[in-house]
Amino acid sequence: MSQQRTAVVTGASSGIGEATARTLAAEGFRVVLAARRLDRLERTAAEIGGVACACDVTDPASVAALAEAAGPVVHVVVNNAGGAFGVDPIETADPAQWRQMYDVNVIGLLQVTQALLPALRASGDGLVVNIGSTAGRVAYETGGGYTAAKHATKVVTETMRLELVGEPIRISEVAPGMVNTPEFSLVRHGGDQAAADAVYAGVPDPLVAADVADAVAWIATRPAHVNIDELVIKPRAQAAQHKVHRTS
Ligand code: 8X3
Repeated sequence: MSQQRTAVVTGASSGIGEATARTLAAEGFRVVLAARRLDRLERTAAEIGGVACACDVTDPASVAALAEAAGPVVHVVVNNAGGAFGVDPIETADPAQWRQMYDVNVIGLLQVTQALLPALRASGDGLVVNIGSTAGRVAYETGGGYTAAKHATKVVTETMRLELVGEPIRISEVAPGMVNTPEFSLVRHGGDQAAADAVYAGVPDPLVAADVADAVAWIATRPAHVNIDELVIKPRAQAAQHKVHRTS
């Protein structure tokens, strides 16, 4: 029997990360779930037979501990930890929130990838999937800090692919549009539930976390010579960032 493949998923305590951990486990991976909230990770890990690892991707020591927990051979790394903080226009945006967004969406991805590259190489068939966003494709009002960070995610993904060509490591980006997860919009709006809910109001069937997880799992189950560079995924009701069908 061939050896079980290992996948590391960051931001796995909820939303797209948790769904991805579940889907990859269902595909037969040994999944290492990383996030700051260990209690939530442990619950999911117990359900899917995975490993929970408390990890703040912005903290190098914490990322080193994740690499240790993952072990010497890792086949898939899903850099999902990220988020949007604040909805202020450029004129009044808080630089601290912009730094926080760059830190988690870009530096975190860098540090996790750096720490796990030796193990990805050792697998002989490694894959990095960076979770970007349609916010990494266009600009929109009051999203400047987040769109800047997600454009960076896209470009860093492309740079990784250039620098690692010739190695047994594939590099992909999955860029979702509207995904209705319990936390993303709420965090972005500073805990204002009404404002968070308004984003999806009247939109028939926004994506759910499992839809994105499905895309990641599809990429992770292609043959080793097939690199899916990028996959943009939106609900049918979203033709473009600003063109969203609403029934009310
Ligand atoms: C989230 C998608 O539309 O809020 O990454 O920018 S959007």
